[in-house]
Formats: sequence, structure tokens, C-alpha cells
Amino acid sequence: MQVEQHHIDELNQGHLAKHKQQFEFVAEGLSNVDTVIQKLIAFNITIPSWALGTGGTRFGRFSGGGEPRSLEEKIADVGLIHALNRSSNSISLHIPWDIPENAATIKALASHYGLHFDAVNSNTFQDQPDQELSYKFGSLNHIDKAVRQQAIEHNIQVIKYGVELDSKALSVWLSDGSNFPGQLNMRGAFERTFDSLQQIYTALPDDWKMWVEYKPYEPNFYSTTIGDWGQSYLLSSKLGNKAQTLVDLGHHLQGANIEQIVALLLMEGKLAGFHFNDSKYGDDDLTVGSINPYQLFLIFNELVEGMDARGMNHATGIGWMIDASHNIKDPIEDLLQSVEAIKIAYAQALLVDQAALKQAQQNNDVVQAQEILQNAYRTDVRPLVAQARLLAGGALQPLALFRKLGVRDNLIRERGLKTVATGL
Ligand code: RM4
Ligand code: MN
Ligand code: MN
Repeated sequence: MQVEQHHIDELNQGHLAKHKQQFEFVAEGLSNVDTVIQKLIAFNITIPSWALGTGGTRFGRFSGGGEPRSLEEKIADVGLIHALNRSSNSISLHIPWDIPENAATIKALASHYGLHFDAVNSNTFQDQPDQELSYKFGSLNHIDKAVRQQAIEHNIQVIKYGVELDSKALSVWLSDGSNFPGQLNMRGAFERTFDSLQQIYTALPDDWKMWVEYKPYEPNFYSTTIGDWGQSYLLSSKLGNKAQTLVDLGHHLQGANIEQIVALLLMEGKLAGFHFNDSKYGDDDLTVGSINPYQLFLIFNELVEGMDARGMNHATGIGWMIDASHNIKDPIEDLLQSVEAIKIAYAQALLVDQAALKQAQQNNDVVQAQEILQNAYRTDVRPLVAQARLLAGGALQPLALFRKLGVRDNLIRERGLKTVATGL
């Protein structure tokens, strides 16, 4: 099913008067509204191909209806999301879950929906049916050179698929680590990982980046070989300019000050980008902004300030992607909510009076500094985000339109009620 422009325009028409009123109310109090709107229009968030099917936990999975059965259908779903919100103009593929058999056709299909391909993701955390050697005891850090070689070759193969699709980054997340003390020599594991990554790095085209993701635990529960931002930063520094550290919000121990991590990585030119999600306890992969929207805002505040300090383009300077698991919600609805939450946090950060904040910091005026941040955070920026969407040709109310058009029922009719999603 495709959402046509007239569907969007018709529904927008009915909401226009109220929207105008709400927008003007917020706009009135702002000095930089046009710049904010332009920045919001330019800001897009990548949808990962594995987020379009229903996720699950290790206890099971309750499949939803009308899930995409192929790469083509995943692209169609991202196309749908983008048509509604005009803020999701790219897709990130996971190999081998989404092997593009015919790159030219896949590329043409994506551009039909106004999409391009963001980072390609390798997968050495699962054994594939036709795989010769097992990753049970690791991949790039494995003690057996042959296993490491297999994992290296897989990553190089992923780069090749990415080149055909005009991707510009390889995203590497390893589950490598140990479950019990004594299982691994930690220095040895790190050195082998570095050596393997170096070989993959050599295969990167000049205009590519390697994004090194970290995670403190799971599926290994004693140590993870790339366990935190320090370890990822160490690897990406030793590798070279094309390697950077990827921050997945769920990949931190409780209480970690993520905004501080982000500020420093950005300062060093080592922030690859984000995997957005939210969590209450661990790597919960809940909808971004659903648990701790204030933290999300504080992260964006550091990003906006730090990117401006470095003269970076907000939209293209780093990678923006969702990485969540939609276990009980309709994945498309959840992704629409996610994109909205990210854009709200970004808009709030754009409203922070940076000059006044700097002044308050200079004066050690702690109270005023908090007032400035919370003044921006407590502004209802939803009409600004909606205005940007309207100007970009999207729906004033994407979620409401998705429901009104009965998109999911249509997808169920097309694809069936029970489908086996590829991925986790
Ligand atoms: C991991 C990590 C990776 C993602 C996999 C599916 O926890 O977040 O980014 O590729 O899950
Ligand atoms: Mn991730
Ligand atoms: Mn994760």
C-alpha cells in the first residue's frame, strides 16, 4: 500500500486551522523560528530494516500482522513512514538478514520512495545455516585465526554490498566477550579484535566510515570485548580517521551520563552517530523518549552546542538512526512515535539560549543555567515539528493518518496475518 499525497493533503486540510493557531502561539515567543523550521525540515532519521517486523524477547515473540516478508517490502514500509513524516529518508540494512540480490533494482525501488541507504551492518553474533565455523566463542576476537578470518571476510562482503547501494558506512557491533571470569584473556581479546578491525578498515573505500558500537553486556554477561565508549574510542583512535564510536543509548550501565560521553566524542571528532532507543533497566530497546525524554533533550543540547562549535551540519554531520525493538506495538506506529520524539528533543535543544547559558556558566549561576535549559525543555515544540513536516509535504498528524487510512489492515490483506519476520 502506498500513501498518496492527496490523502495527506486532505487530512491536513481538516487540521490546518487549529495547527496554524498553535504554531503562531509558539512562534510568537521565538526569535529564530525560521531557522529552527529549516533545520527541522533538513533533519532525517534512518530506519533500520530490522525494526519493521515485530521484535521479541528471549522468551518469545508475538508476531504482528502484515509484516514485511522481503527486503522490497521493508523498503516499502520505510517509504510509507517517510511519506507520512518526511523525516525518514534512509534505511539501514543488516547483512545477511537483507541481502540485496540485485542492487540496481533495490536502489531504484528505494529512490522511488525518496530513500537512500545509510550504514550497512555486519552480523557475526549469530551462526547462519550455511556457515562453516561457529561464533559461539566470539568472532573478531576469537582465539582461532580461521574464525577471525571468516568474520573479517564477512565484514568485507558487507562493505561490498554497501558500495553497490551507495552506503557510506559500515556499522560493527560485536557480541564478543566472555560469560565467566577466566574464560578470556582480556588484553588478548582486545588485541585480536583490533587486528581484525584493522584488516576490515583496510578494505573501506576512502569516503567510508567504520562505526564501532559498544555494549556493556548481553549476550555475554561477564565481559564484552568492546564494552564501553572508552574501549570503542581506543579502537577507533588506533584505527584512524575513518573509524568512529557509535552510541546506542541502551548500551550503557544505569546512571551513565550519556550526554557527557557524547560531548567529548563530538569534541574529538569521534562521534559516529546514534542508535536511538530508551530504557528503564538495561538494553530494553523501548521507544526513544518514552522513559526519559529529559535525558534525550540533554543529549541533543550537547549535540547542538558541540556541532555548532565545530561548524558541523546538524543533519549530515553524524549518523542518526533508530535501533529499538517493537515487541507489542505496531512497528510502523512505533517508528512514527520514535521519529517524532527525536525531532521534539532536537527542536527543544534548538531553542536553548546558548549565549545566555554561557553567561550563566561564566557567572556560576547554577539556578539560571537550569532555568535556561528547562525553559527550552518545557516549551511545547510539537507545533514547530508539525509545521516543518507540513512544509516538507508530510502529514500534520502522521499517526492519526496511518490509522485513518487503515494502513495496517491493508498490509495484512496484502501480506497475510502471520508472517515470519527476518531478523531477531
Ligand atoms: C544489538 C546492537 C546492534 C544491532 C543488534 C541487532 O544489541 O544494538 O546495533 O545491530 O542489536
Ligand atoms: Mn545498536
Ligand atoms: Mn542493543
